[in-house]
Amino acid sequence: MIKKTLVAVSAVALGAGTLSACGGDGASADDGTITMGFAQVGAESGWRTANSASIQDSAEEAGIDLKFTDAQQKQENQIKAIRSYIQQDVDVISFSPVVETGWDAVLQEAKRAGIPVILTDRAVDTEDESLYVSFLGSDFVAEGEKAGQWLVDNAGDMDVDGDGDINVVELQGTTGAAPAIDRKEGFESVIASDPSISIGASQTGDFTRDGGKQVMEAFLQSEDGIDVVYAHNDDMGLGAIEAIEAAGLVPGEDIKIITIDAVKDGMTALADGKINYIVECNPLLGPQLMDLAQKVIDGEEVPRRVVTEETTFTQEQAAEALPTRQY
Ligand code: GYE
Repeated sequence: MIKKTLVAVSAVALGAGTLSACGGDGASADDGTITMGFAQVGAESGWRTANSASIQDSAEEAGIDLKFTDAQQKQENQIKAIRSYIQQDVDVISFSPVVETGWDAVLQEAKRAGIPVILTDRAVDTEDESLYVSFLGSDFVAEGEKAGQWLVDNAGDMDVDGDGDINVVELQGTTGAAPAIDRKEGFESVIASDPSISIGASQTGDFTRDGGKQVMEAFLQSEDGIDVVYAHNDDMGLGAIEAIEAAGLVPGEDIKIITIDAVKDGMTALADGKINYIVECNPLLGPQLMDLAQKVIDGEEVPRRVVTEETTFTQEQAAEALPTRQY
């Protein structure tokens, strides 16, 4: 599986102008430099921006020649990028799969070419575990559970309109993406313990601020008595804040807001009282990814699964953490 002999090939155009590329010279060097092809999801959120910067900075620090593409939230673009990395004969491929399913064919091509694949951030749904060597990222089910647990623990303060029921609206991440599926599942499994809590409406906002705003505007029209917004990421929660304020309501008070990520804009809104609780999802995966890549190339054993350590933030904790927050 592990390629040590590197073959120089010419750069392959990514085509169609949909992918932006940066990084190395398009050919594997034979001086021992590791070449990594990384197919990023896109630039949909503050989390993603921090994640891309972490990967690019860490590659540079580790002396790894990084070829980086932004797939603009489209699976076909990621597949195209991975195929181009296979043609360029990179030493290792890493990507954060935009959705869970539909990867077997391209991963088999990488396997046949002898190029190891490391998944970061998001998982793939496959029967064939040999298609990737390791998966580095968060436990999204646990994140959803933490969000749900805070709601259950604070249920006494969450029935804002005082009708005896806690009506939650959910802003889901990208349809079919691991964090959207898992954060929904984790949250639902925990709130099931409290019959006064129910999800009145749930729709995707595609992990973007604009998506969150638009879906929240529609919810405010269609749903009576919204008590709580559960947004699968900060950006959608920030979009929801704009919609709530435009409707003349006070976010964090008239409607409580729980989000996931803990990026700077989210933490600022939390410290300002506009968000009520954030579950952290750490985007700084670069150093661990470069470390894993080096080990895989050196033929060392690597764990199949590396889970990132994460915490949670209340409004007070956000105010304390903000001055030293890196992203
Ligand atoms: O929470 C969201 C981003 O996959 C963990 O993707 C990531 C998610 C993150 O767009 O903000």
